[in-house]
Amino acid sequence: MPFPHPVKGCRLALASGGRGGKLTVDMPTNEILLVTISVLATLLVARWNLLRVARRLVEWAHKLRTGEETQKEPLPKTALLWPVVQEVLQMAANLKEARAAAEEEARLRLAGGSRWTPERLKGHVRSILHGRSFLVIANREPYTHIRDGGRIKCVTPASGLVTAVEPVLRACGGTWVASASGDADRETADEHGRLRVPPDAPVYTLKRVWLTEEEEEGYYYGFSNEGLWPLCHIAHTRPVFRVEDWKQYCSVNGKFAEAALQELAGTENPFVLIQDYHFALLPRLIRERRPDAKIAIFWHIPWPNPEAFGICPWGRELLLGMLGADLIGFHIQAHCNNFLDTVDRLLESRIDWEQFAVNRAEHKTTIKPFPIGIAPNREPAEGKNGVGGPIPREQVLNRLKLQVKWVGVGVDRIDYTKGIAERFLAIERFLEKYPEYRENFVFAELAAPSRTSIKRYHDLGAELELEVERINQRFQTRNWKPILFLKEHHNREEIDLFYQGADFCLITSLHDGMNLVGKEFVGSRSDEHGTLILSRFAGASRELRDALLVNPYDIDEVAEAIHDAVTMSTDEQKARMSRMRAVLDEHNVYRWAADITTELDQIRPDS
Ligand code: ADQ
Repeated sequence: MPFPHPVKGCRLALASGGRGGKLTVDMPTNEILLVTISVLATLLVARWNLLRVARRLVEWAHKLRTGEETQKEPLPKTALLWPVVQEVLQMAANLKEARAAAEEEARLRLAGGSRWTPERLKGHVRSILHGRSFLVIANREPYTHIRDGGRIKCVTPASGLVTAVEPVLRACGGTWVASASGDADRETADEHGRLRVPPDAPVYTLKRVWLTEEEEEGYYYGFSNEGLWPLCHIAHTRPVFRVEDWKQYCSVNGKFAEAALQELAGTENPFVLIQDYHFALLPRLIRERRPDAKIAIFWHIPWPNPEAFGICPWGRELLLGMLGADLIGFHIQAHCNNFLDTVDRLLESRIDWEQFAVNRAEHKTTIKPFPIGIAPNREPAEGKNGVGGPIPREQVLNRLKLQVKWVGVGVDRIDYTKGIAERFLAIERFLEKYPEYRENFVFAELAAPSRTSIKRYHDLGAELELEVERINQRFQTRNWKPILFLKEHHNREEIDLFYQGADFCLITSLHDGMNLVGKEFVGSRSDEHGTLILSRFAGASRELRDALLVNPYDIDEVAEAIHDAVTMSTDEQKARMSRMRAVLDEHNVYRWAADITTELDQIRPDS
């Protein structure tokens, strides 16, 4: 039957006969020839294009393999082969990384160095684990998925904890259990909340746990941050203990225990590394169900003395929970001593003061300091653009739009433990005592809002703004004010730029487990200039003895330290800075992770 509307010059017909019908096409010969030629031409062009790109890919890969320059002739971004090109680029990036690591290893071996690198840590952890699983539990997740316009963005939070623990997971391919925190977290994970990370080259599993608003309110903001945080920091902010918060804390610890146990199913003698004060009950909850597990908890904040800790209505429960671990780590020995004193006072147990261990109910827990560090050789901001090395100071100040001779910097979460108000008072005193610095000096405070749904934190932000306003009004002139209060979360490059442009970094924590900011400042000063002024109540003061150590409550002392910093000779700055940089290099974050895993490995099972 002919088609109702046949195309001009072309007749299509189905030969009668139902099922066995045949389609026939009648077309003038010259048109058939034309169609054939254009099809052939298209095929030839496509083939030529494909061959050209394939040849470029082969040449490019060859250059990469033999170590020749590949940057000058980037790969073509052909739409057809774009997925292949992307894969090749990723492989190239991995190869470059591996090459750099191997070169660094070789360099260190030749230099007889003992420095810890990601590669060394990787080998070390593998040799310890012998294929056993490694599980990390932390409130903070290493990768958050957030919506950004129409896209989903993957963000790594700026966190010392993430920097420290991620290399271990990258090395042994375990699992990280954490609270989900991004608005696109659910759709980027599977139905069990799991996803493989890092997104560009997956090697371990991130397991997300979802908390309800009430759970987050009670467990995170309530018990953890209004109760335990002020309890452990001697900063004269009264802890708040509410029974509802405690119930949520218990229930969320239970929820994480279930998630961890699910991940441990089918494994033998796994290593479990729990992070921080959010999970004091977790070691015991896991031990009860998995006595074969080796469990460590690292407490990133200070531990107070027994009198201070004694006011917590659930102090015994917290201690019993923590003592489910084989190993409890703090940043410094003083916090270990306080912990042992507290156990001695509140629980029936046998303390072994020689080995720093608690023996209780036939289980032994070792208590040890593991001072956390930063990743070494952080790239200076300029390095990212391929130039490398420190940027000249004038250039840094130009970029920061600072037209003064002396610059100081502070970098903090807005937290009452960081002594930010005391810092501003010290700057006021300095300008009072040394008026010659007016108009020639700026202090930039990079302050990230933090835990703002807690009233004390919300109020603190406003109080600090008023204080800055008062001091600025007192001294400011037409084109100058002494304090820049930059109240936002800054990216790494911006922070590095301030570190590099500053004559001094001022850390006035009223109490701090370690404080990574001082270490970051020293780590970023490859020019060996600049002075660190550091509170003696920060754990970092035990290692960074070449900082100017101050009591932040003594405003005059801090003001004098600022004066010492801006008048310090270049030679002295260099001598102090190079000694501090050597300490940082030796005690970097990879060593921290290696020390904890080694210690956990050496712990014998309970007899
Ligand atoms: P924090 O009290 O959060 O951590 P701190 O050591 O001071 O710790 O580190 C803060 C981090 O946040 C630094 O990496 C810093 O660069 C970054 N940061 C601060 N202000 C910022 C801003 N405005 N914008 C962007 N980033 C900013 C807890 C303990 C510490 C301990 C660490 C690690 O309280 O004592 O050192 O854990 O164990």
